[in-house]
Amino acid sequence: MSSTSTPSIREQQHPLIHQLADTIEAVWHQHLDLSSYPLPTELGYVEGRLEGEKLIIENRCYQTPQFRKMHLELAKVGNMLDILHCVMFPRPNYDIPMFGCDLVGGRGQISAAIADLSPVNLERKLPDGYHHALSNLTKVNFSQPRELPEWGNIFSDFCIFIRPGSIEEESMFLQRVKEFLEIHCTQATTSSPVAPEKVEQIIAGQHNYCTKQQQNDKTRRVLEKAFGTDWAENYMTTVLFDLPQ
Ligand code: BLA
Repeated sequence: MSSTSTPSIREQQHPLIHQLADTIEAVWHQHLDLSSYPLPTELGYVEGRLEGEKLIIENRCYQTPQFRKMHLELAKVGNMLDILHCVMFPRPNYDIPMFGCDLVGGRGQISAAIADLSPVNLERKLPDGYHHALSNLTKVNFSQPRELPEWGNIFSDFCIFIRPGSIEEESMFLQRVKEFLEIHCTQATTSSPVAPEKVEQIIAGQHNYCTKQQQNDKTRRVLEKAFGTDWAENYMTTVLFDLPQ
């Protein structure tokens, strides 16, 4: 299994992306019993071209007893665009939220930093343990909050979507995502599977989450311009936001 010491494009990315990638993998290794998750080999490491610049995508994927797929993706377009994308897809027999995180930056500045634990049950409500733990975190304020797009109604009240205004805010974001992940791993590994009749509802909720994320035109446009329409559609629906079977 690849470890955090394997050479990675994170070495060449914005420091916040590098630090967050290391943090995500450290929390995963510390709290979870990871096995590898097979991605189609041709999609583990991908190179394309976008507006004359080289686009590189690097994927790492794991699974655990509670998570069907845990995906960390790092992408780099020349020196113009740095991306971190991370989603943890629970197995549908657990009523636990989807962890999602996206960092997008270029030329030394992160323009979008988003992280959430998004509920996918029928009531769109976080389990009590999650709600309690998240409510108990110290309140943080960011100077440049950003407005969610229309499809963003999948996110919880705890969602953070900002443009970090300083190094201090970058650290605050990093710390908050670490806290989200620690809460998530602790809650997930102590939660029990749901009754079989609830599984269909959870699948429907995950389905809705993925369908909404697939509507993110900003992600789609980057992928289309570098790899073409069909490749982008295939990548968004089979690697970034595939639906549980
Ligand atoms: C925004 N995502 C963006 C933007 C780009 C990408 C270029 C615009 C940045 C900005 O407005 O400042 C591009 N993101 C990518 C690409 C990949 C990627 C190419 O992950 C993958 C290779 N997106 C996610 C996840 C979430 C998410 C998991 O992948 C949230 C949990 C959210 N990204 C997200 C949101 C926006 C965004 C909400 C803002 C969209 C908007 O303003 O319309």
